[in-house]
Amino acid sequence: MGNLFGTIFGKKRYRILLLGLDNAGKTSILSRLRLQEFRSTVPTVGFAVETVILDRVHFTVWDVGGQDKIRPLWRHYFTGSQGLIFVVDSTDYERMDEARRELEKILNDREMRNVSLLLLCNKQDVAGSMQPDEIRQALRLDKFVRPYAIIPCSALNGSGLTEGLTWLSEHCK
Ligand SMILES: Nc1nc2c(ncn2[C@@H]2O[C@H](COP(=O)(O)OP(=O)(O)O)[C@@H](O)[C@H]2O)c(=O)[nH]1
Ligand SMILES: [Mg+2]
Repeated sequence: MGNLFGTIFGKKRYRILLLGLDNAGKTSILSRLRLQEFRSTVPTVGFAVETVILDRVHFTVWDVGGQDKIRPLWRHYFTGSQGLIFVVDSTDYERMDEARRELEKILNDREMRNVSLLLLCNKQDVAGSMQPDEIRQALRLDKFVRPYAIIPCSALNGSGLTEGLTWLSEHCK
């Protein structure tokens, strides 16, 4: 996979945030990129920040649900980030509105004003999962003025991930 990152991101260094509600599939996506095989993971608890460096690309990962008390701490990680990947579980209809609220708070932070957004609609391998257009509407993405892409993917079979990262690499500041 080192080759993949070299091909996509070239020789530059990038700092990318990988955020989403717990259980969205963030850790699985990283595992997928690193290992080329799927590993199930235990849910990330609290404000556990994962840092993963793949080639020159530095990913910082945490679960964003219900963390209003410690939200001021996030800015530390926002600062200096060039790209945001927000992962949604496309089968989690019940929490789509919670995902919308969390994403909105992130995008409204002044440190994130100029950051491009890659919205990954994960778990597309599951029958009946929400489609990108439905998710775009549920998250009201169109009201945010910034470059964004919304891409269906699956950490289970790897589909969509290369496409998503390629887009992000072309839109990182
Ligand atoms: N079917 C399916 N399951 C997935 C996919 N990605 C993650 N999962 C499962 O969803 C659960 C949460 O994944 P995890 O990566 O821990 O989510 P995180 O909390 O965002 O880091 C785990 O049981 C994974 O096995 C996917 O693309 N398809
Ligand atoms: Mg996790």
